[in-house]
Amino acid sequence: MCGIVGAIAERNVVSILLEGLKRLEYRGYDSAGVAVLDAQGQLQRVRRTGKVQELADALADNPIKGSTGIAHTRWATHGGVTEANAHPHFSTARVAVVHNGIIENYQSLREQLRAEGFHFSSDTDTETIAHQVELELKSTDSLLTAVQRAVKKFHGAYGTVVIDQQNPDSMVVARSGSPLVIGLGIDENFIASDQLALLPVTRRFIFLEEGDVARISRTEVHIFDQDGNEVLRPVHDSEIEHDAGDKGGYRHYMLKEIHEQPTVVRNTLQDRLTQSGVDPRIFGALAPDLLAKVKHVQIIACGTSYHSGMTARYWLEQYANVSCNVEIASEFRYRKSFVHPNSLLVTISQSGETADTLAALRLGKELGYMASLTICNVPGSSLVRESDLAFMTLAGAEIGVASTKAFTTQLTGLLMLTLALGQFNGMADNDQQKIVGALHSLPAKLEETLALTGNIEKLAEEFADKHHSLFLGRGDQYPIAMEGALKLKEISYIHAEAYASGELKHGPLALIDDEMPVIVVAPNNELLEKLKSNVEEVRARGGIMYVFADKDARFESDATMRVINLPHVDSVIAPIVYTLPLQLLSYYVAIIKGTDVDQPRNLAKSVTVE
Ligand code: HGA
Repeated sequence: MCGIVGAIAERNVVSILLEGLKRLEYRGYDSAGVAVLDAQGQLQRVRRTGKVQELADALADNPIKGSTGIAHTRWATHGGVTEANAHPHFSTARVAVVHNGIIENYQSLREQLRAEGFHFSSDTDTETIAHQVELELKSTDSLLTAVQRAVKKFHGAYGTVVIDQQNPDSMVVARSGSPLVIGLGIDENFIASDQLALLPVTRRFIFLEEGDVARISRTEVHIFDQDGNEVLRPVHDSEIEHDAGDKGGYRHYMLKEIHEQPTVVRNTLQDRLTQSGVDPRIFGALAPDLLAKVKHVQIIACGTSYHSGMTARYWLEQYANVSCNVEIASEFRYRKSFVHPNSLLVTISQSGETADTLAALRLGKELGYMASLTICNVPGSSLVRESDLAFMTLAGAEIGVASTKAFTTQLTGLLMLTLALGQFNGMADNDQQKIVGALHSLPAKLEETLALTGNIEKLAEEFADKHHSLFLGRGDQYPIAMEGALKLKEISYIHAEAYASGELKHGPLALIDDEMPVIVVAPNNELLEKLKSNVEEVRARGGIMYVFADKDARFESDATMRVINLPHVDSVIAPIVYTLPLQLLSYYVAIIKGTDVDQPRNLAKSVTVE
């Protein structure tokens, strides 16, 4: 979600800032801006609604130059999408800020700052940061002190970078609830909300921790914790190989990422899955001791990751003999909940920075969970650093806002967690062998499934003029139906709902007519006959169905039903395999509808606000 880039150097930093913003574009945003301190020590700013390219064009027409600067891609939370609301925000002509997050008490701060004589030129919560810092600068010359005092007034979440016309040799940054990473250069330093933004200029990073405030000059970095004590934070050498410009010959990142799934699932299994199962240490050095004690699993996640958690519940209870609850992070964190004895708190997030999930982890620690494990795709992210155990999905950078390969690698990790917990809880030998064998076969089965791309592309034509759709599944395919519906709505903007098909008669059957396509996921599992009865219920009411089915499930295409046969797979990995055709269907429907596939409207990647 949104992006921050800042730089302090000897050279003009505008192109570094723009390149950084471009690298963060995939997260979704609605406007962009840049501000620098120019050679005369004056603040200069250019902002535009729309794409970073529009900002780049505006800068080409009216160049600004400076060796200290900040830039931002905004995903509006407070105030509409207008140039006046785009960041950076100024307080008079002295202080400029960019901000990710939400200042929850901005209304009362606005009143107080107005009473102090400050004038507001935007509707954002962010502008209060600029004025509050300038107010503090009335009683100190130090920008660091001013920011340290200002942040004490803020409730909510922020990753913010402040520059001050009268302190031109440094920028001050503060993190609470929204990630920031310092990039270390040679006689120049950088700040960003994600290391990806800075990979062209450095590979050495310091991740700020919650409550940190830092002063960054060209040659020095000083970090202070929330009590104001100077602290040393470790320097990490990034191993990320990522070129955000590379779509690998595919038309969209999403399509590239769908097709990468056999490879990244193979990478995720490699060196972790042996012929006999998994070593618990793949979840961390403490895992053998901690996992041995687990009697209950509480999974917390949002969006697509929530669907992988829901799938895992079926696996954990069926095969690993541990009870499991799954909850959406934004619900969990605001209700009183019960902690079962010997409970493992499992968080799932692609970015490791999902604000609600991170808050839920912190709450979970207070509530007394025995241990925490995160299933995550970004090394060094907040969830990884703050959890006792971590399993890294090796999906590589996921650029498309609609998650694809992160989901299937999460599921792969969760099935390995099922194996690990099963070892300590009497998993049946034949179940163990079945899961290990099925996981070994998974990359090849995903490749076979992708060979259906051409058929699904044709099928998509039948959806392009539809306004609603219904996805049906049973058992561990119910969360896959939910994920299929989520993909379709995210990128094609067609209303899609998912139901456990046993629920049809309790309401949704009323919706069925020939304008409401019904998508069914039907592997050959123990619920097949029940599912077939549900299919007949739809047929009897004139519904048009598209059934993704195992050959052995014996569905026949006819006037009201199109059957797309998938390769035969063991039912335990069917949720992973059956995800792929649903991703492809959404993709090709979106192509026909001409939507912005990689950056769908109103959405953002890595949701770092509540
Ligand atoms: N609340 C601020 C910033 C939101 C955000 O993180 N955007 O990138 C606003 O609405 O401008």
